[in-house]
Amino acid sequence: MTEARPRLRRTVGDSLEDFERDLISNLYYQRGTTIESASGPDGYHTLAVTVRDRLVDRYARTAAAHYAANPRFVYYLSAEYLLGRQLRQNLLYTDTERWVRPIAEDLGVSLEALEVYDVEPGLGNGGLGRLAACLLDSMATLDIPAVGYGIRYEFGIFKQTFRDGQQVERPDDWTFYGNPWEFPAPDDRQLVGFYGTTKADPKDPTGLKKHWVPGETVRGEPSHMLVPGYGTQTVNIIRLWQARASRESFDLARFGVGQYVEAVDDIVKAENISKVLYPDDSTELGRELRLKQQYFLVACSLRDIIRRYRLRNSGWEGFADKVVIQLNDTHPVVAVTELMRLLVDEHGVGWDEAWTITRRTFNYTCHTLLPEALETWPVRLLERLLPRHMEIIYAINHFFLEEVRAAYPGDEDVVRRMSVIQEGDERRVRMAHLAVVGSTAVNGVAELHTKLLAETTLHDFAALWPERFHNITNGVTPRRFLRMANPRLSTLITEALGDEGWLTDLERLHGLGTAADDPAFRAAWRDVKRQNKVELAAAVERSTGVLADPDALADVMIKRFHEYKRQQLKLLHVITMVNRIRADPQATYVPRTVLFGGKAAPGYHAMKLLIQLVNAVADVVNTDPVIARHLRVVFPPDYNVTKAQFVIPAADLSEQISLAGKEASGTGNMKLALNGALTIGTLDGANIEIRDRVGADNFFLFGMDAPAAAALRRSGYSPRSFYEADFELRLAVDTIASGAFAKGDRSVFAPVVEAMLGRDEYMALADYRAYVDCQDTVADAWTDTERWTRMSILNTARCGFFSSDRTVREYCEQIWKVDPVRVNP
Ligand code: F58
Repeated sequence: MTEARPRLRRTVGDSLEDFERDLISNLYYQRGTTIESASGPDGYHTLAVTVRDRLVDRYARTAAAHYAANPRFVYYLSAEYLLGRQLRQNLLYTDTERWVRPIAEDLGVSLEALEVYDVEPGLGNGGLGRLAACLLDSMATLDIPAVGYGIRYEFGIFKQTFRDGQQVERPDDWTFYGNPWEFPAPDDRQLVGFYGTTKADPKDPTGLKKHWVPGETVRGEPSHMLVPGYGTQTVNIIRLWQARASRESFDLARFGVGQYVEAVDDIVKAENISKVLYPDDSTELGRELRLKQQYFLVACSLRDIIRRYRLRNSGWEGFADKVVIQLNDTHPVVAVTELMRLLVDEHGVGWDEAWTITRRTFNYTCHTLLPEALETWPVRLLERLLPRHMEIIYAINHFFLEEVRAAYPGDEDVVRRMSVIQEGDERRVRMAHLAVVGSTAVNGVAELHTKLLAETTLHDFAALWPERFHNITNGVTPRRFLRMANPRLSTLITEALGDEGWLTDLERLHGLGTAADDPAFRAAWRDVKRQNKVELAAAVERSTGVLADPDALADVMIKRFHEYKRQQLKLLHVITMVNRIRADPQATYVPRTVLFGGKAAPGYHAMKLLIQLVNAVADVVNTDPVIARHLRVVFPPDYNVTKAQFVIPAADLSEQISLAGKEASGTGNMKLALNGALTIGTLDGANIEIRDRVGADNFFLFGMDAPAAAALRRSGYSPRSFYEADFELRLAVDTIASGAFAKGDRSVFAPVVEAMLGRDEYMALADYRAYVDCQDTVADAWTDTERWTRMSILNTARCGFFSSDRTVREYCEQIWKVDPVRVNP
């Protein structure tokens, strides 16, 4: 096929003069204002649109190249994306910052001043959503034809504020001032059904084909954002669906008799589907609206995928050759049943052929090991909300269990364990089982995680189908988390390596290894870290009122608040430092600033109380003149991608202290190490792989490994025995219990103490001694500045593996089997 020459009229030039002309024109014609009377938001929107237009041209050429090549596409289905701010990224990816700076200066505004209007779309909770964004960035950078599908939540992850130290949630009305990065595409809207009944097809002898008559329909309206690759012409998209009432839901009968408000009821109900992101991290709540969101995403996206497939292809035999769908955790797993329904019921494909196509199309990434985070949905809810899908699940399960029985004759126990339906008082559908049954490949996100999945959570499946299981260790994009977040370090690295090639070939950071032995380079490295810390200290002072010493060791724990991540363990260490200083104020201590960042799910009372305790400890520490000389505790509210980009470059010590066997991978650990922070961590998730690469000498390891933790639990773990055996631990816990952080009121934090001494579900007390001793080793190491700097440089130098470009390459080779399509300039 000859490449279709896109009939494009390029409207953007590529000189400074063109850019300036477009800026002024956009200000005038798009915002309807002039330089003299433009406000801050006018300036921001104008700049955003002008930069965006440079990407539109690339996007049009990408679409044309994809159309011509008719390649196999990756479709990434994810309920969450944490894209981060767009302006800086797109300035970098279009190489226009060099123009914007002088133009802005001429006009008397700064880029930094405009950037405050660049709102980050918080369409995710944490690691899983940010991973999706890193993978999309790397797919575009590697010229992989891909589309990300998601939900355009009207309200993203809540904004966290503190009132009297307690977390208070506020809605995130992120589109209030408009979103200049987004293109509505109303022509591609889709209709989605819910509820209703199913009817047998009298002409179908197998009984497997049916007809679903939904009781309610909702419209899905797409818009897309551009996902540019770095150093390439490819611009992919992320397509986000927003729910709107379909015409049918406007109740004309009621409207006619004057019941206007009642008539609008169904509209409100329909639009609620994409109203808000569920702010839950790692624990599921079985809410009907959540399931509706999931099916809404899946139904819209699959119809869109089929529409795109049919632009260049026909027939179903070739579908799985052109379409590969990656399921980001179980949230989009009803897609397996929806594709079956579309093929069998709507397109007349026979069940067996449809099943072959479906299984070839899907792959599933698991992001957890916590049993309570594995999604299940009540059968009764599915029967009501998606009656046809429930029938399809039964049929899939029926054929699947036949296979299990054939493999394990007479073993009804394995059948019960593997069934997609969990029996019990309330029968439930196990979404992870459905995902594995309906996929070609299943992957964990770090070596240990994949191993534990195969040994525990998905053991029976790994035994039956070992070839389906893969490990693809997570990665992070070096563009956002090194180049954009840490421009100073990036410049230093580029100087040392000779060019910017490391940005797309991160293993080239190895070249810094020799520079670690050069005292001048080490001094320059320290200088960058110090400047980053000065800047962070100023920002933290603005948001918390607490001034931190930029020469103190910056010890950071940034992640969602969850018991398994063990912020409580970090806090016990902080309190131990407080107690030591109080006991001996004259001794010398390594000065530290401990920075916490992270949100707790609004319903997660234990962790919200821990947040309150962190803030209370911070208050005591920072206002006590003796303690504050050695230690500060800061907790800037509302940790998000934007704040991560400020904190990470300034960190000296990265806290990765989850109970071994609980953190699937972690990605903050990678971002921090890449920016030269040293890790104090357990043998959990990707920590293990980081340590393997940076070297045991450059990593502070402590605590039980996963087998030791499992053994301790089996032997009957008693936190109290650890408490009683360790004086400093007892003192730390007793300090909390005494009311010292609640103005003498012993009741306020009593539940924290009870949780520690009662269950201590994640065995923080068992790891306390090893942790505190390891922190003493950290403090010792810090006093040897040259050695510390060397370790820091080696961390950066040896973390090239953790680029999400490598992650995407592995997905391509092992799972997706897709090839890049180059886009001509
Ligand atoms: C995270 N999961 C893992 N889930 O905890 C982390 O170890 C891993 O590095 C990361 O995924 C990427 O693989 C995670 O972020 C969620 O946020 C879900 C949101 C929806 C409800 C269930 C948890």
